[in-house]
Amino acid sequence: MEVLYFGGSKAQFRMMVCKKSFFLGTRKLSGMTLAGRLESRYSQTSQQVRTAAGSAWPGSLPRARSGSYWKNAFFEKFTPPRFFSEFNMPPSAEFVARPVGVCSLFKLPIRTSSEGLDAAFVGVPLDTGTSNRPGARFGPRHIRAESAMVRRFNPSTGADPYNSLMVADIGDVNVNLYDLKDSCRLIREAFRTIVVGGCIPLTMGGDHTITYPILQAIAEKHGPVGLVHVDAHTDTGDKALGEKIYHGTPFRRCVDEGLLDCKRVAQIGIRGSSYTRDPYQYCWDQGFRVVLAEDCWMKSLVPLMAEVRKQMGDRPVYISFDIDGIDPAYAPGTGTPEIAGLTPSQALEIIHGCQGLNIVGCDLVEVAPMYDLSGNTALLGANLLFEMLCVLPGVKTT
Ligand SMILES: [Mn+2]
Repeated sequence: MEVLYFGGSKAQFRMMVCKKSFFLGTRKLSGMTLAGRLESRYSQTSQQVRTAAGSAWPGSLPRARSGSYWKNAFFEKFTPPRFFSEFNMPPSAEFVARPVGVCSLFKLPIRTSSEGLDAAFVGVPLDTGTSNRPGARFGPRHIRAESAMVRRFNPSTGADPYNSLMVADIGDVNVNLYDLKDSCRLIREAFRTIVVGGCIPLTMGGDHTITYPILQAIAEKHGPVGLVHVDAHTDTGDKALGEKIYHGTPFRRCVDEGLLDCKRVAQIGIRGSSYTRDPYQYCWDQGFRVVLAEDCWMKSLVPLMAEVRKQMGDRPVYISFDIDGIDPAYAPGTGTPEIAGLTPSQALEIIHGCQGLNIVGCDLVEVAPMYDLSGNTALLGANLLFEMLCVLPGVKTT
């Protein structure tokens, strides 16, 4: 500073004095630093503000923005405290450019554990259980990238998730790409840790194999759960190529281990060719409700969901959403597509219809981004995860 003071021009000196009084003035005004005031205004931690800005705060931000900081500080001073939140709040694109920041789901802060969280987004980048096209290991990354378009509030349902729950992206479960059974162990152990303290996991797959070890962990805590399962396939096969674990068998394995409350299972969007005349017999025998896609065509699913809510009652429910439940015209980025599926608006009706249920976990699986260069499948997946967040217990609606 002294070097600049003596060696610099008068203009530089004036600038330094100005800068100093700028910061001193801010402190005097509020008793907090400028960054502190902004954190409060947008309910972000200082780390989050820096992450969101992608750089040190505030020196590297464009000068033109500094006026709006003062404006924000002014508005904050005269804004009633009820507008502030103590929760994690994704930054608004009004203030932080969408492509800025380390990529996380919905631009939420990234945490290394679920401690202190009501709900956590977690990725499971596994696709070694796929039977056809691989690629779902890249699902979490692409869903995160496309999720930058998803905002904070749900005007359709009135849900205000980030002012209701403490939410973060807790990264990915490490998987063993060379050993599917070991991956299942790693997933089970990771989800035990997530659910033990009461945090609700919202999982980005990964192929549908992952739901089996997730439900092992969930059922350890909650007992057998109800299941709202959206999929083109029932995923209740017994074996393929002699193997009992792959993405066609997770719900058979869950039944084997008593993880499901079978009278409270609804499978929606089921369709496609089969190897037998009665491909759904196993599901019916267990007491599952199987809703074929053709029974959903050209219909609102609001009445169906009223029945599903009745079926689920008030005991714990898990939502497992395979993106291939949606028609491949909307979601081509998946490994085992089937024609004539559900529409995105029907998907919204299904998830909205889960509001009020005792949801203890959700997943969105089978996004394989490389089969959809538009990114729309991942974008749809991101939006469906937001909708699931919006129906979790404790989310306020206005
Ligand atoms: Mn599936």
